[in-house]
Amino acid sequence: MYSPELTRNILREDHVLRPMRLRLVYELLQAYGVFERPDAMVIEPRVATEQELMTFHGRDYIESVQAFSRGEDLHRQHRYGFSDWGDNPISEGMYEAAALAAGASLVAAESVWNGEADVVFNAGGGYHHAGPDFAYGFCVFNDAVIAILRLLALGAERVVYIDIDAHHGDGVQNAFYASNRVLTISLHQSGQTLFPGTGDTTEMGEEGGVGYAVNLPLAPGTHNEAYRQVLENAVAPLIRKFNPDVLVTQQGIDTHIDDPLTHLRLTSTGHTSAVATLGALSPGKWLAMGGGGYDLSAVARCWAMDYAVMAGVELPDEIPESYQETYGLKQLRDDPAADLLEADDARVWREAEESVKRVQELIFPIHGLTV
Ligand code: OKP
Ligand code: ZN
Repeated sequence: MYSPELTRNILREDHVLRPMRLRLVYELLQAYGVFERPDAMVIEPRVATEQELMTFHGRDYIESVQAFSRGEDLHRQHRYGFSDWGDNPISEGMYEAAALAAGASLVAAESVWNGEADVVFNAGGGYHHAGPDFAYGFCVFNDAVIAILRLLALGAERVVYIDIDAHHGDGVQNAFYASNRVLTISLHQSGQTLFPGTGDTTEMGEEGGVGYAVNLPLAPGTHNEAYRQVLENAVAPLIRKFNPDVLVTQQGIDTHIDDPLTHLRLTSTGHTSAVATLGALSPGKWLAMGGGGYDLSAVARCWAMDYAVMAGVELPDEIPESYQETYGLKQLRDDPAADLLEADDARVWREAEESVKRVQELIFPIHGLTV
């Protein structure tokens, strides 16, 4: 999914979440020539309608975001999670920009469901914290929830949502907490050490959805190898057993070692192999979304590599000259030496193994899985 419109700010222009990063990803892929392939296409997003936003959000919230977006009624902003000083500062045009991100995920979901594409990547989506009536954690409209609701409405019986952003995917988890049709899985830096504070292994769903919310909190410093083992030992068996009709991924790249907001230590190798592992579990319908990611070099390079994984192409490590000249990035992959940093941190292994063990004990039996 891409259009230059997607790079317009949702939040105030000085915000750390910079939609302009999407242009960096797009132009890097363009420089590599990937969109010229016969099996590739660039799909234009459209703005989600109020009706579509209302599948998850309240009318009053939507109308308030419209007003704030025009600079009106600002005295009411605090009750909806907006403020000048906090995580969600209003910007002019916020409504259209956020509704476009949601529309992009809707178009992506439709393209995947109707078989127009095996996989669609909306890097400008994955706003996993937004609630029905409030903005939260840089997120205004929860495009992930809205897209999953569309997939269900189109006939999907089972959807898996796997969130590898460094922050817990609370908004999506909560939306489907009582459902056994949407299996939500989140790997994240533990709530004891990072926003939003939730995502303990004991959060596992309610009512008919018990066992269909899965959380794998990780210690600060978590590196490629521990991350890989969590995916392999806890996530992959669950997805295989659940047998989803469609795979939905949130691929926040704030897990990267250079990210300024978090303390995980993945490199491009760790992130892309995680995405490859998930992609291998796709039933042939895969809706991929972006998410957090606050180091622009890591965002541009890792999401370009994610696209390459999805498209099944190999990109040479040397970044095309035109792009090097414009953006100063020379190599696609991180220096392999970075992969080894603090790879022996005992706490990292202890907490990763603990999360896996608890999911195997608490969740696996509900799905008839044994270790
Ligand atoms: C969004 B995403 C304390 C600071 C919290 C919010 C971080 C939102 C991350 N108020 N900052 O999941 O990358
Ligand atoms: Zn995040």
